[in-house]
Amino acid sequence: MYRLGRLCDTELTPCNSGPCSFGTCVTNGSAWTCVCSPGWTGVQCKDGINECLSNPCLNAGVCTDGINEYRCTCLTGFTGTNCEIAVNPCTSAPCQHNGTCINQVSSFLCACPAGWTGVTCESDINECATADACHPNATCVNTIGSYQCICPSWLTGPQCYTTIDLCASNPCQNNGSCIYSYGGIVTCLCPSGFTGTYCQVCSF
Ligand SMILES: [Ca+2]
Repeated sequence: MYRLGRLCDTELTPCNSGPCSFGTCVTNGSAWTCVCSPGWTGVQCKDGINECLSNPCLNAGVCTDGINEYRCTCLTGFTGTNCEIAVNPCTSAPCQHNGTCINQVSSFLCACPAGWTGVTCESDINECATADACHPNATCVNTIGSYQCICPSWLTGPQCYTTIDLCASNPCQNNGSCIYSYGGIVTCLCPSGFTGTYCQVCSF
């Protein structure tokens, strides 16, 4: 056994030359071996391990090698250490007015309820711009998120497409027959001796 130093107090070992760059030197008789620190390899632990070699980044994420680590740069729509988590774009509830969000992986679609349109269902539809939203004799009033049809007296129904049968109230007088009504106008078939829209005029 050789010793070094002025007082010969340092043992001479094969490790004295410091052969291990990033590791611990271990003597083995007259030889040495290096036990490398994490992230390093090679006989003298000089070589950094490329942690990207195992392709740890999923979903086309880009790997950047570090010392005993790696970093994944994920494509839009993915997150997590290894880009393994698909971001659900619907999590942020982007659809307004009770629209239904449909996950398109890196984007979303909104299925809008009646009365709304736009990418996020943000816009009111002007239903009155559609020709048949209300009966042509009705008045269409656009409202935010809906619309209203204001019917004339002889029409009914939500869009005023139902004709009220004015004959039902027996408007023809003096035994006249109500044969037809449309547009608020009643047509009476009058017995002889009577005339007028409602057979109300005596012609004798
Ligand atoms: Ca509207």
